[in-house]
Amino acid sequence: MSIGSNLYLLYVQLIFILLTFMPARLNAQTPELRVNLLGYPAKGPKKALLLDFSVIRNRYVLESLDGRRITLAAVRSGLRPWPPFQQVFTLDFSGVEDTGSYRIVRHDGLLRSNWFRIGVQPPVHEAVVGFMQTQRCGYNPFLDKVCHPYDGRSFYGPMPDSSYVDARGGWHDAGDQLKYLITGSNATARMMMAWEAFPDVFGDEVNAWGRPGRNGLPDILDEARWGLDWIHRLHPAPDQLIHQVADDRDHLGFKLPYNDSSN
Ligand SMILES: [Ca+2]
Repeated sequence: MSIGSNLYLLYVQLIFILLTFMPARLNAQTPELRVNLLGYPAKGPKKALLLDFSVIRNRYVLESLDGRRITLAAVRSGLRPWPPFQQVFTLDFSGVEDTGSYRIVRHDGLLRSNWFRIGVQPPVHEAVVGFMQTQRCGYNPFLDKVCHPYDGRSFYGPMPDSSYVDARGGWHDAGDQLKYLITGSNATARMMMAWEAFPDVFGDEVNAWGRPGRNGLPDILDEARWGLDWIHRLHPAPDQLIHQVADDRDHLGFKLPYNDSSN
């Protein structure tokens, strides 16, 4: 597998994150055209999604910046409905390999996708590493703040409930601020594997704390080590393995990590 196609998988993962947390537009009768805003590799598969409310009655074209137009077929995707949309179609333009800027347009011109590029992709693998930095718990380099310094107290373990264990560090799982050993381990492993596969593409712009300043280590390994150190803390003895830090009380509304009132 080439460097380009593997980096493309990183792009796809980022897009999945973006789409997962992107709320559907509340205007319930407007179809949506969704494309990969990070672009498509020239030789790779290229699909857009059309989210609609009924059977297709319109034609769609792929329009280049210099005015070329290619008619696209909207095909039922087989994907389950994505409320409020009842129908999901795919528009495949994998055969288009000319580098350039494009968008998808409904024939009446009233529905258009964002412009996107084919054959040109930004180095977003660094952005993925940067996202992990923003999720750091303990010392957060993005906010330059310390959060959750008292993690944590144990339950259901070999020691008495409410015993102190050092579970500082790791990453907040998502919009909430729980921390999970399984997802944290998965993220750590993926970063190590990404570096192992492509040791030359990752930069060194931050130190071990994730703050500006080179430390001679690729930033993706700084981030992987942040995860490894936390994983070791969660396995303090042969008969102790902590798999989750925090619980549903962490869903106490929206707040920055250092303002978290759950204990
Ligand atoms: Ca570094």
